[in-house]
Amino acid sequence: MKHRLLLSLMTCATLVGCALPGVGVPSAERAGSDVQAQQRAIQPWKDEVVYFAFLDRFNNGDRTNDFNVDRSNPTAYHGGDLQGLIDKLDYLADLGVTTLWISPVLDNDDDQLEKTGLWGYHGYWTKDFAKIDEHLGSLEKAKELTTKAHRKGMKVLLDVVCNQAGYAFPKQDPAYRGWFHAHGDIQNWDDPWWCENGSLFGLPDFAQEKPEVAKFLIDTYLGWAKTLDVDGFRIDALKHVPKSFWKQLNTSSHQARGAGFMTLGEILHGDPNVMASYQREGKFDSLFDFPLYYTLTDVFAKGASMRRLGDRFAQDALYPDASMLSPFLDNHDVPRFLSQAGGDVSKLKLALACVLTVRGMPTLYYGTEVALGGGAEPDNRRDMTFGANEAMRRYTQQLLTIRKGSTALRRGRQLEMWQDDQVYAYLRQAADDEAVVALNNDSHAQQRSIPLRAESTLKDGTVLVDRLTGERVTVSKGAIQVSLGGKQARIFCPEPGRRK
Ligand SMILES: [Ca+2]
Ligand SMILES: [Ca+2]
Ligand SMILES: [Ca+2]
Repeated sequence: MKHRLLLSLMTCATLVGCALPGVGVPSAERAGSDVQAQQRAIQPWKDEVVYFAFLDRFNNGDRTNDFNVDRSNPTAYHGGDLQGLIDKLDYLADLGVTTLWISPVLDNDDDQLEKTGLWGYHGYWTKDFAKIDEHLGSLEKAKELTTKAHRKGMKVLLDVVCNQAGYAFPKQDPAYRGWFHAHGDIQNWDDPWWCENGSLFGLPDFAQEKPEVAKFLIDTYLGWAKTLDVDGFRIDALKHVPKSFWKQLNTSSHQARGAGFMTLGEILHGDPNVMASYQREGKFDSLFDFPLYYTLTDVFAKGASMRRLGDRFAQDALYPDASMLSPFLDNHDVPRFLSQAGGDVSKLKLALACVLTVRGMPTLYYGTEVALGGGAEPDNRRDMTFGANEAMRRYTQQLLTIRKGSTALRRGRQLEMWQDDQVYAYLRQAADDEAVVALNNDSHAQQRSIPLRAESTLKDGTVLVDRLTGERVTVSKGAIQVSLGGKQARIFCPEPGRRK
């Protein structure tokens, strides 16, 4: 109870300093129009496909910064760097991804932790918020990355870590007196107060309720956004920081960098109600779709009923805007999908077809395109192996090409067409374009007669082409006859010029 009161006082105190434009307009009306304007401004992000390049593990482009490197140790630095990513921009553009999320680039702890033997290779233990980490490269190299990515038409998201500093941060310095919570490690992970005010594994936990701390964090990252000219933030560890701070950060980001600047938050939570509260109150443009992630794993990796997909998408109405979520199959905090699927690439291919055709702005984890495996951390952060699976890379590229060529798949609303235990199908419908996706999660072939939605404008006689195989079906009596091989996806788009 004491904790709850304290938290609400903190929230009020933090909001006082958060000035909003539009003085003289009734506040509820102003807030509503602000939200709508913001939602309009970020719509183009639905065209993006995010690729998470985990810098230390992606590509080593500069051997001169390889200190403390031990590639045989999965928790040590492996030597990947900004130059390595720059060297692979053509590879990524050719693959078809459009936005890079780069793991944190600020100066991290250099030494091995005595207690655990772990290293700060991942970038989430910031030692100096004013410097680029010397393992990754220089300030000039970081600027070069965004400049060259932009030249290739790609956007860049900076990974923003506001919950904690690194173990080596000089927190004893009198300049930082009172900047960190002093409650020790999180005692109860089910208690929001503890999640926000306790430390993560002994890491110094910023007290964002102090205005000077909030100002430092916001000024720091807005400064980097300007210096590096990034297009948005990927924001770490939402549930460990009060929503009032996130609202400040996100509002300030849009004011400083424009309404089209993306704020994509990570809250590792399976409940859409909790997710929605962060999107709504924390003012995030987008969130990684963790609830859908759990469903995709259960259904495609572990063989649960496809009806679970229907149940999950039925919860979309809980969000302020589910179409701005970022669906994904895995990331650096969870086991890789392929490992969850027992190494079965046909399951990965089906799941990938789903994640790249459902609503939202999808995120791919590096290595998915070459069927990289890996269990729980740190095994899920293996070194990238370019060329390891050319068939998988071509398939990924094909899916991304199909997505790029279809307004419906990128921006259309999603309407369920069919669900049973084996097969799930949906319509993606934009103002002037439609696509039909059908997925068979069974290992045996399936046939279904799938009625079109009443909302569909596809008339009898319209020829639809499965963009994965080139096979055609014709709409007849308001339905399509769909044959699906085991673990097969079909992505039907109207044949150009043949639409009735
Ligand atoms: Ca290196
Ligand atoms: Ca360092
Ligand atoms: Ca915290």
